[in-house]
Amino acid sequence: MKNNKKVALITGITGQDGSYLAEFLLKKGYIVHGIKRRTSLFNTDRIDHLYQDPHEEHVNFFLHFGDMTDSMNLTRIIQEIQPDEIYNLAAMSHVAVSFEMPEYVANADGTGTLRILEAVRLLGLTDKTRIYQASTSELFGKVQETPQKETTPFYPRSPYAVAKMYAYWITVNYREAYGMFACNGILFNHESPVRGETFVTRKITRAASKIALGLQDKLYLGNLDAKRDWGHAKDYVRMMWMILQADKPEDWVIATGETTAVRDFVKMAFQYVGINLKFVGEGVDEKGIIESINAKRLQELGIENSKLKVGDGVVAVDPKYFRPTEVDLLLGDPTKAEQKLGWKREYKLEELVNDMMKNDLKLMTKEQYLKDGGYTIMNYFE
Ligand code: NDP
Ligand code: GDR
Repeated sequence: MKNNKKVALITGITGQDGSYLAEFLLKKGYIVHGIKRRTSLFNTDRIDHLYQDPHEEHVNFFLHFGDMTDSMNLTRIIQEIQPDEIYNLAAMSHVAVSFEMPEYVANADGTGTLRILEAVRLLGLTDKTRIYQASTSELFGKVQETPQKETTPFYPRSPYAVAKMYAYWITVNYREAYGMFACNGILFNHESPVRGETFVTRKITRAASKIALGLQDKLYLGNLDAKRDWGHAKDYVRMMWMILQADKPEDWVIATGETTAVRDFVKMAFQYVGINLKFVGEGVDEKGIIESINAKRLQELGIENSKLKVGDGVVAVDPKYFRPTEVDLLLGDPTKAEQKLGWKREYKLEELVNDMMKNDLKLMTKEQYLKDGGYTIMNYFE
């Protein structure tokens, strides 16, 4: 009997978006293939709950070793799978780190996208395979206009954004040159409880949880003035799928239409654990100080004997987190996606913060048990 299930290939399946998208597509009845890198330790934490024993019958989730820098590997996988849809999410996605390894980022994030498009073309899958390219609001970079929409000019401000700019245009070019169904989703920042630990939101929610539990004294951050349009990853992966179901291939901005400073995100995270912060000082001397503590809230969360006091400084600035060139303000206009595709976000910022805080508090409580049991807990601040 012919299997009519749609087949999707996700690059970057072990990442934040890849894991949510895989879960979403499996629920929709897709057969999902993912590319993961070979690593010396397992890196599949985010997708372990989706794993299916390949020895069983009716398996619809498969992983393949691969890398965006290896064309032959990518071409072979696409040839074997013959996917209906490819979601190209793999990338070295950390803006600050891209200044440290610009050539690699150009290769993986920029040329990597070309490798996928070219494999589809060479394999004669141009009419069959639809391609989603994970483009980014970082393309807008230095502010030209706000809110930023599909027609706003790009001005990338990091090696990451420049590589993504190549990926954006090569996707448009293959669409126009070869009639491919290839689309860019220009996604603004989106976060979740499984966001990488070194992105600012997750760094903050982890630290606020640890500080409340007495596992960390201080949170060091860079630019507190930066403003971002933060949404929930769950809302955004749904839109990736919608983009590939549209009547024709186009490029789309996905955003919430609201922007918040890093400093205010910090306040919201600490508020969750009953700690009110006020910020004093300026520039590198700015500090986040405890203004009041809601003891009842701490108790509600099961945090007893907290040693925190009013007046304690728990947030400070470390210039090492400043970037050589910064993106000061991101604020997106998702009108096109809302009107033409009927997309609507479900999560507000406060719900996102609560979701992340709830998860991190649970994780850090486990860490506390381990620490009390004498285990060494590594604390990476990058
Ligand atoms: P993550 O950093 O969480 O995940 C990136 C994924 O790419 C991981 O699976 C990673 O593998 C994989 N990867 C990295 N380099 C390679 C490589 N050379 N070959 C194969 N796989 C590789 O990112 P997100 O899930 O947050 O983002 C998904 C995509 O969307 C990225 O392209 C990102 O640039 C883009 N984007 C993200 C936004 C956001 O706010 N989250 C906003 C706009 C765009 P491993 O697990 O082994 O590291
Ligand atoms: P961003 O996300 O660069 O927008 O890229 P990140 O969370 O790293 O930074 C957001 C803003 O916060 C400021 N900031 C800090 N950032 C980090 N990481 N650590 C700090 O200590 C810190 N202090 C202040 C940053 O300077 C910045 O202004 C994310 C990634 O997911 C990209 O892949 C994606 O393309 C864009 O979002 C849209």
